[in-house]
Amino acid sequence: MNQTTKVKNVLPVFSITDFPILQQKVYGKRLIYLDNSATTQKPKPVLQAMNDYYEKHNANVHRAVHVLSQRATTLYEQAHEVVAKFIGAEAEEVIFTSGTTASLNLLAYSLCTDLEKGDEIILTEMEHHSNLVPWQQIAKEKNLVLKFIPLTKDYCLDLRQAKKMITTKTKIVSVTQMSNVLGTINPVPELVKLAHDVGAIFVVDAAQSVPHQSIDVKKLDCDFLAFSGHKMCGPTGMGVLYGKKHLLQKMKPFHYGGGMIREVRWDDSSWNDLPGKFEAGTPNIAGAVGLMEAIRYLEKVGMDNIEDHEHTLTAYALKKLSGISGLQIIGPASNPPTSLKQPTLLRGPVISFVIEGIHPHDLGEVLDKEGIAVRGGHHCAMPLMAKLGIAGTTRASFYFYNTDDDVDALVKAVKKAQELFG
Ligand code: C6P
Repeated sequence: MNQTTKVKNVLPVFSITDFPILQQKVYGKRLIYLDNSATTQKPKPVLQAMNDYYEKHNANVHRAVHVLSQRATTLYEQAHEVVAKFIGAEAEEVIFTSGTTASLNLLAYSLCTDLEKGDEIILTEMEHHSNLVPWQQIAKEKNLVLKFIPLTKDYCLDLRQAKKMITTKTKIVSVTQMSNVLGTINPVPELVKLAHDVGAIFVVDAAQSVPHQSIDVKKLDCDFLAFSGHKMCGPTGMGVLYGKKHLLQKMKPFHYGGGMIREVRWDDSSWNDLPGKFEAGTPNIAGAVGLMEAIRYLEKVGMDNIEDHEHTLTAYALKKLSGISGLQIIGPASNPPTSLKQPTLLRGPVISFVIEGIHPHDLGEVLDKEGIAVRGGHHCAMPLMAKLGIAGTTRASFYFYNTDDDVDALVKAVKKAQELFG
């Protein structure tokens, strides 16, 4: 794969023409897509694989002996294996869901079944609503106590507080590995250790980390990990829940119906082996095929290349954006000069900022007219906004196909907006 366009800081191991959607102009300008935390664009091999699936192999899985069903089943099972290998898990530890949100809801309901009044669940102040509301609602129902690890003034987690908060009362700790607002990368291994030392379960919301860095669930030693296919070049409506086998085996199913049973009698039923036990109903087979192809694509580009490229790009963007007067970065302001693979890594390629006198929605509209797609608002993290005392931010979030030229265009457009509103 060769990148041919002459632009600055381009990852040389893929071709931008793999992404048809990025070839278009909007309002007569080159489309610059900087809303990758919301969803990423899809390369041709992913689109082709999903199309091929529907054109040549479409059938239901695990239900019939005809040739199409056999092919669909093989592809669906292969997808579990490819995902499992990508995160260092076993295929039966990989449950397909509709996304991170669905994975976290499954966990909140299944893990809290046996908890008792006063048991504690520890989250952080930087959680996305999807890793907050499910726990909050089950906590209300069962009289559990929710606590939030606070932020430091540098937008990192306060580990000293975390150490005090995680006690023998703690039953579950659930933390985002990378904030979708601040870009902060949290020290998951340290937090896992704190949780395990008191016998608590550790859940990782990896929606924003799996797309950008190599993840090995066995090395992290987390108990569960959730992510979404659409944030990593795959289709929407397709997500993953990883769980340690012995924990998944102990848990009750979340959804009941076809596909997840071993035997059904009038009065009771027994459950299928993993992962089928947690995959009731006809699954998103085309989605699984698309996610499998997305992972193959990312592996060709190379997760290490992606990390390195985004690390340099983020450092460049932070430097350029923080040079704009009246602009404040909401998140760690710099990246350490080390590689993202070093334990000192602080942040990923998500940059939120506020500008004196310009509402994020107004700025978003001006940037849109310049062909630049960003997100403005609370980013599904209202409690974090309340904590920071702001209504929202403008957020530029990058992926491996972004370049320094995209950053330059963003900076130029922000300055133009300041002139307009100034
Ligand atoms: N954040 C964003 O623009 P779903 O929607 O289920 O694929 O992912 C939910 C989710 C969970 N955790 C984190 C840290 C996330 O960032 C997201 C999705 C998008 O920031 C859409 S709100």
